[in-house]
Amino acid sequence: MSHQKLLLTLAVLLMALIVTACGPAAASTLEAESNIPQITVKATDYAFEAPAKIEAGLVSINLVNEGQEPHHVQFARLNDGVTMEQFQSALQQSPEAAFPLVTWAGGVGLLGNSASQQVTVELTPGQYVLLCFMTDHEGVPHLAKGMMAVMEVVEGAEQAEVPEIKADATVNLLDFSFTLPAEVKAGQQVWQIVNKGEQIHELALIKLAEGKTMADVAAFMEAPHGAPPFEFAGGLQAVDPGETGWLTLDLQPGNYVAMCHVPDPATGHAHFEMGMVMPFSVK
Ligand SMILES: [Cu+2]
Repeated sequence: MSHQKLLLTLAVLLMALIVTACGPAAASTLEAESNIPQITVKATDYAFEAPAKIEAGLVSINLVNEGQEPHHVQFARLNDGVTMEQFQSALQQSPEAAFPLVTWAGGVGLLGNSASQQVTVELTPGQYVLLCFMTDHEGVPHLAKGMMAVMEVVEGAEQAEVPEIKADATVNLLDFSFTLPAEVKAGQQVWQIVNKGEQIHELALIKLAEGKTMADVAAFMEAPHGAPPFEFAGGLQAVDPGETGWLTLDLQPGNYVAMCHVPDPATGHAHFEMGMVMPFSVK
């Protein structure tokens, strides 16, 4: 085979690989089945890059973490009449102080460096704030370091028909527990997540490192040092009672834990301390 012919063959092979990797098989179930608009939110240390204006309705949010630190993106809609200044000054007191000022509209849970994940939610028109509540090693929330962006959601053209989302499993968020599928198989899947509680809840996922247990996670959260005994696996950020979000997952076999970090307004205790922590395995 001539040198040129070899190069050509290699190029064709490479193209075939790229097409396979990016083809319909790799597309999310949601993308393949419907025409839901997609947006990308890029997280870096410590900023968000996101569209300034989008149309209301169902939207698939892709979070891409290009930072070194773990990040999430929480969408919060300012309640009518609430200004950004009022929200920011309430946040400076505590996240709980800001609760009554906004509607929690979901988002993509914590992801490690270079990871990405998709969540689909329905956004109503209004002013939204994108936030990262993750703290740095000194306990400073990323939102105080610049991870706060604004997005305007405007009335869109009337949708001919609301796209129907086919979910592989339903997960309920309750006060204070989860219902998870009895069996979770590895691979690409969509979870429909419904907040059936009376409080705000999230579904945060972590994947335990080989040989690590919940006790290791608890010990690490109590006094973090060394390499974490888990990796962040995303999830659905906080949603208001009655709200639904769809999470597109590509799960690897292993042991996972579902958690909710939202604080109880009355006590300040995180929901995971009140029962919202549930291990499950992926086969
Ligand atoms: Cu909760």
